[in-house]
Amino acid sequence: MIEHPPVIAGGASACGGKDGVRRSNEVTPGHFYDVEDAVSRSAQVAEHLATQGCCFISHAVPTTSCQRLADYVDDALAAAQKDVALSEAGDARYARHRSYFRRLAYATRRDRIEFTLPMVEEVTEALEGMVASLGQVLEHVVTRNGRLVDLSCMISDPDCEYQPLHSDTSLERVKFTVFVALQDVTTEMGPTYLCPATHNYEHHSALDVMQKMELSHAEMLGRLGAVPALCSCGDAFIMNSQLLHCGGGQASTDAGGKRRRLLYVTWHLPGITPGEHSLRDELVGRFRLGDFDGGRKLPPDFDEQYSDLFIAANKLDDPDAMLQFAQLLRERGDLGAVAWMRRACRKGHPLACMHLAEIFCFGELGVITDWEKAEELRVYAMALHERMKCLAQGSVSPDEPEPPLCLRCH
Ligand SMILES: O=C(O)CCC(=O)C(=O)O
Ligand SMILES: [Fe+2]
Repeated sequence: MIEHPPVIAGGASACGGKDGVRRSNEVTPGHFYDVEDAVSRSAQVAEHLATQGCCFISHAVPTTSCQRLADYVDDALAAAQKDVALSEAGDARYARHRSYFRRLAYATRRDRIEFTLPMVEEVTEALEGMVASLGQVLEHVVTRNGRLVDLSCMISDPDCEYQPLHSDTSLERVKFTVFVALQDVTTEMGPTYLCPATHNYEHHSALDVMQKMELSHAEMLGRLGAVPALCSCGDAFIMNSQLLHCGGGQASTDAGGKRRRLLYVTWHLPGITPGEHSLRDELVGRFRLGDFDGGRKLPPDFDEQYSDLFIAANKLDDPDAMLQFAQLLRERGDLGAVAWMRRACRKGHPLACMHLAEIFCFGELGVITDWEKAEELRVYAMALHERMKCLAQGSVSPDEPEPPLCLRCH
């Protein structure tokens, strides 16, 4: 383990790219592990992950595997883009697009591309390399039964804009993502900025306040102690999904911007199904951490109903499918039910609101009983229902806005 790593700049020294952030000399003490640490002292690395919400591991995946995968990604991405462009405009093209790419979170920006990966040889080679190095650390946090929920490549190109600071999940649930650099990542290539030890209520609230104050992105990065994940090819970092972080902005080509490819692999504990996945449909629900570690074979547990409903819900355009998946999760005591009910609720599904109200009422799935929240949801559900009735009777025009979504549910 090396303290103050050579390739990770210190906290508040976030700089470069389109972030326009100043460089400062302030350095946050950080830990940087190498692959031997991750194998021989996995409990200590996992402990660091628990307290800091992230950890960096150098040489986690052999460079040759990363280069092979980077070449594969470039070719497959070009082929996918061509395939989408050649398909019939409209719904067919959108469906084709969704079969390769995840919907962009910040669609209005010049954003990164999230390209889902098939389980081809180049991918399994990198995945097995990653699990050989980091599997024991991951086992501490998600067990060998930890489910694969993202297998994608995050791609950003010159002039890509920075992302706003965010966490990938709220504090009520968690998953763990491993990012592997498929080439070196410099400041100009818009590295990921991680804010260690911000996976808690205090820092999430602080970010809310800063956003309301409309502080600049640079100021927020500085205040939250952001660390740019500068990497050599094959370096990796593991991140708790509750941690505050963001993708950096890229400089233009003549200022050092270059394609950045990050392999992006997420695992979650069974019973905490995330509110989204970034997987090709044919991979959903099929893989666990223990399938890649070369250890004792896990008994098969593929669940077709779960996978089919997860795929349908993840298309994100059908509130009924979202509610159906949420109900299945609820029946099985899976906390993920809350995220999917909330999604259906945001899409204006009255029944989803009623179910969610019930969960808050009874304090189900480990959710703390909250009568106030339950009541807001019930009232909102009634308002949605009333609107649907009026629409059916023609006494309200479809152009009239929906009732405002209650803030708590939001
Ligand atoms: O581009 C990156 O480095 C991180 C992207 C990210 O955090 C996200 O899309 O949620
Ligand atoms: Fe993120």
